[in-house]
Amino acid sequence: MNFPKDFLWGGAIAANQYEGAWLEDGKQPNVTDVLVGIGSRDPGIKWNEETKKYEMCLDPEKAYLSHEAVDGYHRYREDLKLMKGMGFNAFRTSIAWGRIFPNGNEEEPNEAGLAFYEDMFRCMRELEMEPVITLSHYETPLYLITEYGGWSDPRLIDFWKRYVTTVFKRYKGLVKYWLTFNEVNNAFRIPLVAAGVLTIKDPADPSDPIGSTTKQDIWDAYHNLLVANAETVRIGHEIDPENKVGCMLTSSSVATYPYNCDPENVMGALEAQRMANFYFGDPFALGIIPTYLNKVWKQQGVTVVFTDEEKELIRKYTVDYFAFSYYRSSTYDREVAVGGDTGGLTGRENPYLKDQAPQPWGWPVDPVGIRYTLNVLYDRYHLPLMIVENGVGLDENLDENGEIHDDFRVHYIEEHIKNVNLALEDGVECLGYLYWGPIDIVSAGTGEMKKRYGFVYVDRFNDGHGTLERKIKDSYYRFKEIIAANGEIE
Ligand code: BGP
Repeated sequence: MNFPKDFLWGGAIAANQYEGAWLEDGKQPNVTDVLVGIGSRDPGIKWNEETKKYEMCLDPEKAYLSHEAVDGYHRYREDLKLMKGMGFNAFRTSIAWGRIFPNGNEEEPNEAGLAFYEDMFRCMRELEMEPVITLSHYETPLYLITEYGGWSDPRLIDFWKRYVTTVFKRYKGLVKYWLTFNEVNNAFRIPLVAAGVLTIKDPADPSDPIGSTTKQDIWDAYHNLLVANAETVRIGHEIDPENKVGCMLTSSSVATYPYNCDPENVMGALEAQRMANFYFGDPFALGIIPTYLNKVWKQQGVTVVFTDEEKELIRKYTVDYFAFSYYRSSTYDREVAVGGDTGGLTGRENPYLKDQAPQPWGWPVDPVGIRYTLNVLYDRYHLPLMIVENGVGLDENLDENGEIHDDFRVHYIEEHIKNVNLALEDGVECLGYLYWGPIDIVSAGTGEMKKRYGFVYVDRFNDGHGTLERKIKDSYYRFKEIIAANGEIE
């Protein structure tokens, strides 16, 4: 087996899917708080003709489960102990920006928010789990979006710099692994959440806020996010040379296979990789603005201009490691439209993949894809990699004995970890494997509790009812064995 002795084994969650307490102790809404799921196209905001701004307007008919989620805000000590019970030596979560700067543009931070995360990170340290902290997991303060249009406005760079400076200073010595913007390369699929951008200057159709967000505004957000990412690396290193600042990209899209050896499909698969992943990965990891974007900008009729100073900043402050999510592969055939969801791209069905997760989501299972993704990313960037999301969501319920025999989840993680081992043998440097959703939380894409990823079950349901009681599933013990064996799977 090839796992190094200091390999990080653990799990990953996100503030907006775990904590709840959406308005507690001074927090103001993040953009996720007005969405049932991040894939929703009808955010709970409405256009005010007088102020010419959007404002929050939740739909009383909808269940925004993330507002309470699984009450992690009050239960994290108990939950972190449960995680340690599997032998975790690392744990990923995010800081909800809106707990620290509720509207995002304040001069002073919210002490209650800072104190909450300080206690959480101390708890992780006491349990000997390395915190891996996402600075924004789709959690742009809603006010920055409705007041400024979000990341298309360069003023967000300074608000962001104030936020990251505050948390780097406060958690110095507690946290050293940081991630900037979760799956920011989803910017064109879900611009409101992934890039925190909304067209508010004369939106084409104010009743369709996402549809009327222009490509120019998304590319302007791209421009400002690249600068903000580089600034985060610079500030992080200045405050603590121990800091490792990484990017976090959804990278199932790296495993985009040509459907056949038709050269058009081979070229199409490469372009899919570029426009779904590398267009952020290349600036973050190589410090370059990819020249293949010039054709894209021309085709889209947008203007994107980086100053020489910005280009130098991006060149100089590239990330220390490349973190990513992998759930499944996809297959590119020029005859089939390319779609996407939180698991990655969708295209033509791959006839060679016989393994599939149970319905209703039924994502194809391709463990070789994680080995391929690790190799492609390592060959391209020559940076330490970290898997910070891999897992399977299942519609599962307690059986008559109050147990959950989640054999499919055991199968899924065993096959993927075997392929991570093969990637290490291929020469890839991978720092860790953090399973997505080690405790049941609110699904990102659908906003449901029904889609359960956890090794630990939480008694909460789509209609919002439940005791929030935690219960261990069979997979909890299997993952514990795998960690104890440092990845050895016969
Ligand atoms: C990723 C997100 C996570 C997580 C995961 C699974 O895109 O970074 O937040 O939710 O997808 O997606 P889902 O919860 O929709 O199954």
